[in-house]
Amino acid sequence: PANKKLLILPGDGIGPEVMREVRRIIDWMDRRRSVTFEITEGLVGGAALDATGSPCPDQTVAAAAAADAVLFGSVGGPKWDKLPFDKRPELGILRLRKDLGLFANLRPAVVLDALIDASALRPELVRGLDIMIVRETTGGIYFGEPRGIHVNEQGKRVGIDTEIYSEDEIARVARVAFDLARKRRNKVTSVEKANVMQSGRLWRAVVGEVGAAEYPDVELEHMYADNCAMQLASRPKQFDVVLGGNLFGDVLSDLAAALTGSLGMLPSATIGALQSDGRRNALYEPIHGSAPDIAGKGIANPSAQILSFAMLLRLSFGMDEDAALIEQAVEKVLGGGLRTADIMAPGMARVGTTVMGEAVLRELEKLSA
Ligand code: NAD
Ligand code: IPM
Ligand code: K
Ligand code: MN
Repeated sequence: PANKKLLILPGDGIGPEVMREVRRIIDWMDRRRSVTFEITEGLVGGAALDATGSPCPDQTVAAAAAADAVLFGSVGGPKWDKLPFDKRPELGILRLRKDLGLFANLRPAVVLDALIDASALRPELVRGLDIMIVRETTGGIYFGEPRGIHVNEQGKRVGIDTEIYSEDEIARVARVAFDLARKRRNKVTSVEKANVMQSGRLWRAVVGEVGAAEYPDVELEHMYADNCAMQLASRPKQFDVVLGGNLFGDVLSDLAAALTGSLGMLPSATIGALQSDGRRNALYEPIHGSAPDIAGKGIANPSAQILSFAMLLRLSFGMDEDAALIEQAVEKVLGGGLRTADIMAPGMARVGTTVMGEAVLRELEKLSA
């Protein structure tokens, strides 16, 4: 089979630490399989800024566009926090989303039985929880103009961001959510604040129109984003697919992550439109950031990065079986009692990033023996 072109962008903080554990898995797959990966590693975030002066060099964007899939780590950190806006490491991920047209961010929040005690909620509220958050990622208040900090007539500083959504932007991400719902439990909860925001009013209207015209078989519910936060924290199992704009989707997915036990467990995929040649730009990354508070200590949980790779294999390379094996291996390790600090529980064995990664690889070897 043809080589799969994979661009790896480890980024900053714990990014390179957890990415190392994925490389271990890739090397093993390379050794034992006919499929080989053609891997390029690139610079993004603070690492790119230090090396090239830009948090997202043109070369990285070009390599991402040329790749079949991008595996992204995390960007940012205190070292770069004081820099002006256009130099911030976070621009690395924002520009990749924008330039590659990655408008739909898929963030599953799944509670594994082995981790039920790591959840912030009582076991009966989260057992079996399986939510998919679909977050719009190339529009909304993250990119709307005007934006900036200005000085007004009274000489006072004014910070401005603008929430803008066009109906086409809303409709295309809504279709991603409806399509996913059809393969799951057939329900979409669309969130906005249509009670106070014009963009929210349009969001509600367009999602309703797309649903009625193209997905009459899928149950559609509209919910204010603040209420959704409350409902997620108290009765999360009512949700199947949750659809939201860039900012609400960001906040609600971190909340959903807390229900599953740790940010360190959750992968994501960010996808673009299906192109005429059947290809689709896609980037996979853990939903967590560079975790400066634990970076360099060797204690980060590599699971989210490893599971992001599994998602990549399934969605971009059609390697469902390999993806499932990796997911099973992670579950086995957790079931066997190994825990990184973020998901530690009484009676379990506390391990670091490397031991966790090696254990996943050993399970993988056993499962595929
Ligand atoms: P964060 O996700 O980096 O960390 C939040 C908390 O979760 C921290 O206590 C951290 O130690 C913990 N945590 C996160 N991942 C973990 C893992 N794999 N294992 C164990 N614990 C883990 O969020 P933050 O602290 O708000 O942001 C830190 C930096 O990361 C900022 O510069 C932010 O802009 C950036 N960030 C980047 C991305 C991205 O690259 N897509 C996402 C979120 C935040
Ligand atoms: C995420 C992060 C990013 C976002 C930042 C780092 C730009 O929080 O991927 O969730 O807000 O989208
Ligand atoms: K990340
Ligand atoms: Mn976020």
